[in-house]
Amino acid sequence: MSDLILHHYWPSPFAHKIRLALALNELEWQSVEIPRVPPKPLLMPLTAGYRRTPVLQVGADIYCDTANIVREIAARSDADKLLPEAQRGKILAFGDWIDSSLFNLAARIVITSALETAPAEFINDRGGLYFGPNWTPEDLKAQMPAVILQLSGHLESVESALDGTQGMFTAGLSYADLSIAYLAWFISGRWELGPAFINQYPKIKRLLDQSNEQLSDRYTDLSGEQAIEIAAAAQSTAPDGVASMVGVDYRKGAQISIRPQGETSDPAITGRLRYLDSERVSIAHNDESVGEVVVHLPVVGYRIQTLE
Ligand SMILES: N[C@@H](CCC(=O)N[C@@H](CS)C(=O)NCC(=O)O)C(=O)O
Repeated sequence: MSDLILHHYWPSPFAHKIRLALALNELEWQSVEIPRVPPKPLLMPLTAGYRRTPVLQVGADIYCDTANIVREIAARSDADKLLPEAQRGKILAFGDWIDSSLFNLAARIVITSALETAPAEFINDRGGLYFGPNWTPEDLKAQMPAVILQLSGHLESVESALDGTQGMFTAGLSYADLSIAYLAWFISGRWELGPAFINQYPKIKRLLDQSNEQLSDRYTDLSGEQAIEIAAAAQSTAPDGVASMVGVDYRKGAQISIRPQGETSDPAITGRLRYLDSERVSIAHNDESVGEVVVHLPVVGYRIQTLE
């Protein structure tokens, strides 16, 4: 049985990116379905309060954020496919650009188009998460054409950089292509004009179709309770230590807080610093139902502060 446990829900676009990455590397995994909005009582003991989707669990190691998860998947399997060494920096920077700039525009479009149909609880939750505390439905509606124009401009650049036969930076699909594919999947699946919008970009559409063809059902279902039992019985196998970095004097064991950068309603994650380098921050977190787990986040995109 695979020790990769993905906590996710099926409509989540970021989770879709990771499901594509698992499929590309032909990995088996276990699937724990989590709620789309808080409370998430079987996830919080594992994540120290990180509430976003997806989360990858390997025993007592908990990997949050898709940039971090994909690096872990690559490290545990075939890095040549997802993050080939020669293109690694380029691919990660490209993925970061899609997640930050393009996803936010796509989320604005999808949420604006769902204002009247989706449950109010969902809209209010995602509004605070993606647009900060001062967002209003009226603003979203008024900005819709401007947002569509911006996203079109970005997708035009992506389309013109693709050659129509290969991936963005590699002969086969890499993490960069899965980043394009999950975004296109989200837009075409969740906005009534999405399929027509994506059809304007045939090379992007091709990547979407090609990545979906690789999806497989190499997973088995697992309950949230079973995932907690697995964490409780395991110990972290991840490294510890704090790399020395110019201008940063955080010490191992210090109490720290981590929050996504920007205006968002995400709660802070707190714990003792266990590992830090320029890519990853890891904290030790204790909870009575799981004992000690280690929660890993990326450095880029997060505000990491000491509380002492
Ligand atoms: N930077 C994060 C973003 C993840 C994210 O925003 N995921 C959405 C779902 S696609 C989310 O967490 N929504 C709120 C929730 O699931 O509670 C990542 O790359 O994993």
